[in-house]
Order: sequence, then structure tokens, then C-alpha cells
Amino acid sequence: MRFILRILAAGLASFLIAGLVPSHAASYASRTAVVQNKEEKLVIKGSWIQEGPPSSKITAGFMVIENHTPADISLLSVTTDAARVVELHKIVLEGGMMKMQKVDSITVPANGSVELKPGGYHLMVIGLTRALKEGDEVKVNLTFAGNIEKTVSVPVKSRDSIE
Ligand SMILES: [Cu+2]
Repeated sequence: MRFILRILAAGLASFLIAGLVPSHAASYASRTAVVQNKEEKLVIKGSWIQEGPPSSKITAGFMVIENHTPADISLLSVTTDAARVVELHKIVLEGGMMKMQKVDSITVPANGSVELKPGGYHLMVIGLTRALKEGDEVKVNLTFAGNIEKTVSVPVKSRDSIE
């Protein structure tokens, strides 16, 4: 009887180990993901600034901003060393016409993202201090609510290379 119990106990132990190892591995993986998100509350992806004709002093910048927090975060202002001013714009349909409109902020939804893209939200880069050619990199500083600052190096691309 005692022998049978010992076999049962051994069987139970190996069953538990077999069951625990994968679940432990899974919980470890999800824990590291959470830690990464805490370090990177906001993630900027696929950013680019449109190459304009050399005579142009104005261009536009685009990117995807991911918010890995449970609260909305607003983009409030943007600066760059390549232009005098950067405005936040969106394109709205007004009376059948596409119009650009300045906005005070762009909200990045909690656990979501916002895409700045041609035909939608974009950064209006005004008063270029140098000509921007495909292959150049432009330093862009983004200020969000809650004193969150992000500096990204944004590549200059021609519109043709995107579409
Ligand atoms: Cu604009």
C-alpha cells in the first residue's frame, strides 16, 4: 500500500512539473513584455519626412505613435533642428474640399495608436533651415502631456518611395 502511494506521489510530482514548466515559461515571457512596455510608454514607428523641391520651405512629417499605457496621451508640440516651426495639422473635408487645419494636440488613445499619414494627421514642417534630400536624417523632438519627451531621428523620403 505504501509502495502504491509512493508511485502515485511520484506520478503526481512529474505531472505537476510537466504542467508547471510551460506555464512558468509563458508567465516569464509576458512579464518581460510588460517591463518593456513600462520602459517604452510611447513608441514611434515608421516615421518619415517628405522630400520637397529644393525651393520649398515647407514639408510634412508622418509616423505611427503607439501608446502602451492605460491612459490617453496627447502630443502637444513638435520641434526640429531642420525648420523654424512644426505645427500639428489634420486634413478635413469641408464643403467637398480637402482642407488643412491646425490642431492644438493629437490624442494617442490608451493601449492604442494614432497614424500620422498623407490625407490625415501630419506634422507641418514650416520654414526649412536646410534643403532636405532623400537619405537625410532629421532630429525631431516630440513633447507629450505629462512632460513626456521623445527625440527621434526621422529619415527623409520621397513620396514615390512610400507609395
Ligand atoms: Cu498641413
